[in-house]
Amino acid sequence: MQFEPLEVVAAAVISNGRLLLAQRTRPAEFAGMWELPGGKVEAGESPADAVRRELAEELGVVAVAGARIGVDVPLPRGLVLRAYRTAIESGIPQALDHSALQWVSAEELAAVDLVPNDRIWLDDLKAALAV
Ligand code: 523
Repeated sequence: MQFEPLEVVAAAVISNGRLLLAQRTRPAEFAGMWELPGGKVEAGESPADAVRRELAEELGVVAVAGARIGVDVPLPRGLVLRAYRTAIESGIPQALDHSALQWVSAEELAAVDLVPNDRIWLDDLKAALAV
C-alpha cells in the first residue's frame, strides 16, 4: 500500500520581482526567523485548499496555489513540507499570525534569516525571482 505523508504547505508568493516572507512567532527556536507562510493540510483538504485557507487565516487574502517549487522537505513525525507558487487574487497581506511581513528581492533574500527548512529552497526561490 502506498503511504502518502501528511503535508505541510508553504506559499511562494512573488509579485513585482519580490517574494513575500512572514516572521514566525513560535516555537521559541524559530521565533524571529522568516518563512514562506503556510501550515498543515487538514483532513479532507487538497494542498491547494490548505494554501487558500492558511493564507486567508494568516494573511487575510484570497490566494490560489499553482505549481510546486523546490524539493520535498521531510519533517519530523512523518510530515513533508512542500512549497507552491501562489498568486494573491484579492486583499493586501497582513501579519495576522506572524510578527511582521516583508517583500524581498532576489538579492535581499540571501541575507534574510530564513527558517532552516525554507533555506533549502533558496536557489529555487532566487531563480523564480529572477524570471
Ligand atoms: N514549516 C517550515 N516552513 C514553512 C512552514 C509553513 C512550516 O519549516 N514555511 C514547518 C514548521 C513546523 C511545521 O512545518 O514544523 C508546521 O508548520 P506550522 O506550525 O506553520 O503549521 P500549522 O500552523 O498548521 O501548525 P500549528 O501551529 O500547530 O497550528
